[in-house]
Amino acid sequence: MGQTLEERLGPIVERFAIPGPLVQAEVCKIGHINETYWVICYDGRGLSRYVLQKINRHVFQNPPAVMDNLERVCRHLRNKLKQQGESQLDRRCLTLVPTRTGQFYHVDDQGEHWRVFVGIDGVRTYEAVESPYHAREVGRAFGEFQQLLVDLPGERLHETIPDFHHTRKRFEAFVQAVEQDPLNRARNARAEIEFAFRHQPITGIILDALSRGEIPERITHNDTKFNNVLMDLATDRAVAVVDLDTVMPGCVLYDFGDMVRTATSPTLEDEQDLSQVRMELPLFRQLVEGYLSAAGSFLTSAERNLLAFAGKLITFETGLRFLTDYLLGDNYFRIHRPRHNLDRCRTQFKLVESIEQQEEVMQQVVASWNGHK
Ligand code: GN1
Ligand code: MG
Repeated sequence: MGQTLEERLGPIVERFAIPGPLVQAEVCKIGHINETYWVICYDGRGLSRYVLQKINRHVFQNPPAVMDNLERVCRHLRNKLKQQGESQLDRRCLTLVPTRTGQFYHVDDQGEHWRVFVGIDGVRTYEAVESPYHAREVGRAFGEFQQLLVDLPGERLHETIPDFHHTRKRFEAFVQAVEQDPLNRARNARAEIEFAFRHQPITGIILDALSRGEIPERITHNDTKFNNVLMDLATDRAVAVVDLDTVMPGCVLYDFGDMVRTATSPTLEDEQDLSQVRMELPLFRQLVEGYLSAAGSFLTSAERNLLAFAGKLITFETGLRFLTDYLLGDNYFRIHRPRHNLDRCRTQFKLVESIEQQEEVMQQVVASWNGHK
């Protein structure tokens, strides 16, 4: 009873190869899935910062597979950056701290999987973009990330969450949730449910192009929210990409789509004043510029043609996932207030509408990118 956070986390941190004890711990509230803590340890000479995480077992059913991918991806990124002459390697990619027995995760007596990363100094994250420059940096960061992983050696990565962006299956899950309506919540979400049904036709477009072989499978991040980019405190440049649990075989369009979702409206994901939520073209232009400056070298024309559409699709898919979770009782995304997932859904659907109104000009922006800027 009455255990402090430090007392609770200390024995876990001790399992990792950190020379000294945990001194201070703080809950990190960013992210809807894993439990994350910022911890400060005495490392024998001074204080060092680390990030301690407990993997959400309900969401990631095979944590060792997640860790296997993570370790391979981090090692490859580090090697590539080193080859490119990067001087600040420890800032540009995540570094896992091994346990005292040489593994990259620790399983506690409850069967929970824990891992520790070295803290990266002088960075911060944002929950919403504050300038076109931010949008450009998000695009560049994830474009470079994809580009660095193009030649990851070895076997195909594990699918840590199968069918993660299978929008058709996401839609089926939504329909089931509406039919079951276990908590009688559908009546609070009539307009959103109707909006979702009206958009069913878009759910298969990328899936069909993938299955016809028109779009290649690549290694992708799959969770390219702006808040998954660490930004330099001094220069505001993107430093590193985090949240690598869903890095797996996928489609670059989904990555770009989630960047459109999180970096082209200057609002929070759960903004309740919907009049503020809109896709802003200057942000989109910069996002495209940043992304294609890195990914333009390897994307096929079929992929490019669907970039603008992907923004609509992934914003819709994410709204649909929030709505499904709301209907089923908020078991997946962590919520901080009642109806939080419904609010999040409304914000996404408002953004979908705004994208729809500007889809043609977005398409032109992508088509006119010439790589000379
Ligand atoms: C989750 O873990 P976090 O909060 O960065 C989710 C993403 C959603 C996002 C919506 C594994 O990301 O797919 O797009 O919330 N991650 C998982 O904010 O489901
Ligand atoms: Mg995250």
